[in-house]
Amino acid sequence: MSEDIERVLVTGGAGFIGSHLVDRLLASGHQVVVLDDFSSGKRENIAQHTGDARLLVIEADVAGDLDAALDTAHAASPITRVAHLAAKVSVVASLEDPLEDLRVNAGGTLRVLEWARRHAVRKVAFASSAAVYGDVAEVPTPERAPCAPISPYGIHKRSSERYLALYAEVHGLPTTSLRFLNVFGPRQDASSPYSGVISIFFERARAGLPLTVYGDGEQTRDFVYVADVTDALERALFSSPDVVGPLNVGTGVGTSVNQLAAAVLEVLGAQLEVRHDEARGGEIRHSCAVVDAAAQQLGFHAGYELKRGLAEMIDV
Ligand code: UD2
Repeated sequence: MSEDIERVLVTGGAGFIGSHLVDRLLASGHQVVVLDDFSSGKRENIAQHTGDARLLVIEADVAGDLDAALDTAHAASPITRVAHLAAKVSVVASLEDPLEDLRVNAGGTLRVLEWARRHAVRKVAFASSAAVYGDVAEVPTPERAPCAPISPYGIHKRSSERYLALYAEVHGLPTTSLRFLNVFGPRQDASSPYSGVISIFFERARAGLPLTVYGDGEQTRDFVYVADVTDALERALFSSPDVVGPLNVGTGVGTSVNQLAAAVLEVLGAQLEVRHDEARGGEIRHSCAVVDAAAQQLGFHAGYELKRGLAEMIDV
């Protein structure tokens, strides 16, 4: 990609996806400002860049008072683009504490947009989620499908998308929302029962433990590798102002949890039991994206099919 060297703010830059984006932007030659409160982000995710003068790390809550720290950074060298990834990432936590999800996920987005508007940022790219769709009838799902989120998390991702569109329309601030499907890759947290299924399967298989499939395992997901997601984010950051989205970021391929379990064992060369447990309540049966819009508007195509992504995870 040919793009000028710029200074990019990555909120949530120490998180799973954010830290991969930081790697990518630095590799492309850009300067990067990470804003992270390290509540779920980890210092070790960006420790490989310690000593790189092109990286500035600001420890702050995205829903707190950002202005002073960002203004100082901006005065030293202008921040021209923003990838807004900082968020509470748990759907389950959002059901338990919807006000906190509102504060961080909707409130944080608004604070970032306000700052970006005042500083004439050239593009804000936002990490939304397929959670905005809820239980849709149409699978694979195009962006024009009705949004009926079934969690506060999904509601606040949806309202954030609307705020981005509003700021583009009313304030002329260029924005792009991306709707991520099920993202997987190195650095994904495997520590909670609600962590991404691939991170859990990987950790268990590596420890020689049986895999647990919830329900009949015929539920499907669109698993997209984190390197593809950061590719889409970089394209969105440098896309033209008329690319507002929301745009699905997935592979367009549905994989069942049974197929996934077999693929993880095959890639790791492990022979372990696959157990079935009770199905999770309130779960979507099938999830898969129509990916044509991101292809047309960003030139984005997921390059990693599932087993290639899994194979890359082994070396990390
Ligand atoms: C994803 C997102 C979530 C939200 C939601 C919206 C992730 C990690 N989560 O939840 O944030 O956006 O989509 O719809 O991307 N499973 C097993 N065994 C396990 C763990 C999971 O069988 O040990 C199953 C689980 O029941 C589900 C599938 O694997 O059918 C995927 O689970 P997940 O938690 O990775 O992601 P999902 O789609 O429920």
